[in-house]
Amino acid sequence: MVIYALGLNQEHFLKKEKGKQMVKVQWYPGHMEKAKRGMLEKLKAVDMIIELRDARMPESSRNPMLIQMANQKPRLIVLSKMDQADPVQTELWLKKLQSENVSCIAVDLMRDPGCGKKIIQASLNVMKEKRDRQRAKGINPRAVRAMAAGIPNVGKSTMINRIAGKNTLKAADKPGVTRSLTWLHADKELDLLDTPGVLWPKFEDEKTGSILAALGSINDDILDKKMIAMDAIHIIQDLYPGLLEDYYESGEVNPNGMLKAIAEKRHFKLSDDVLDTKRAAEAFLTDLRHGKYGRLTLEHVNEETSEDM
Ligand SMILES: Nc1nc2c(ncn2[C@@H]2O[C@H](COP(=O)(O)OP(=O)(O)OP(=O)(O)O)[C@@H](O)[C@H]2O)c(=O)[nH]1
Ligand SMILES: [Mg+2]
Repeated sequence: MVIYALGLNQEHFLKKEKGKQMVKVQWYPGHMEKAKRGMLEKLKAVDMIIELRDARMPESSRNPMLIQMANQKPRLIVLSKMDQADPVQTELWLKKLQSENVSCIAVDLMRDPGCGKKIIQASLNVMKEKRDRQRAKGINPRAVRAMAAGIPNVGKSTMINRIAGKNTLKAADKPGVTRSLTWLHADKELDLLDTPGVLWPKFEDEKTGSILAALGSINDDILDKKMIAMDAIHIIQDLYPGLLEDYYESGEVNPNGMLKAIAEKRHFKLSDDVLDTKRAAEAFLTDLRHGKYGRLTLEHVNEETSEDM
């Protein structure tokens, strides 16, 4: 079995099309490059960056290009979707980030009515010194201007809507929803710039691509869903041994065997004796993204993580 079968560490990868022709596909499309340029232009008008990451993948959802762009700007990391992540791991990730002097909080943007206030407070804390200096000079500080940035589908627009208390911005459960940069006076003390989700042109390792694809931050119309599912199964079997086996009442099997067990259990068949593992893969990914297997974090803190958080 190939580990990380998806193979997303190149600038593009080859996908077998229906006509058995191999075509090159990019996951860093032109609109992301355009968004990056737009974000660079707006940086001057921004006091701080609110970097959203997905609590289920705090490392893979870290965009190194964004960190480079933001350079010396004060930064708050918001781990979104904490309601879907392993709570033990979320605590460990927060501790790790805090130990590296990065301000960070974890939020449930869907069900926690207090999350907007929490984010406003954390943003004001990041800007506290500067605003205190202004006050000491007799200047009444204006609202903090923050850029909400991060990879696709991590909850940037949802977060701004929550803080503003109204659904002004379009948000949906697929990557690439936001296509333009939009300022919103979300709170009397916080102006927020919504930005399109951006990835970066080359992943350092294949696992990153697999995790991003599994949790829905790469447009998977262009990907092989069976490969994504097998990689995700492999990761879950490693981090949560027995979980999928118990769920599907299967014996110990490899990821391909697990897809067969899922197809068997759910009666997905192409004919009487041929299982539909493609449909099983699609169902598995939908379930994983909706938290059906419980609260899972696909990368654990004690794994190797990069120094530049
Ligand atoms: N369970 C859960 N779902 C969330 C949370 N935050 C956002 N979502 C969901 O995640 C999906 C993506 O949210 P968006 O706000 O569109 O994400 P985005 O980062 O703006 O995405 P792009 O504009 O595509 O880059 C939506 O279906 C949201 O309802 C959260 O904290 N918990
Ligand atoms: Mg958006």
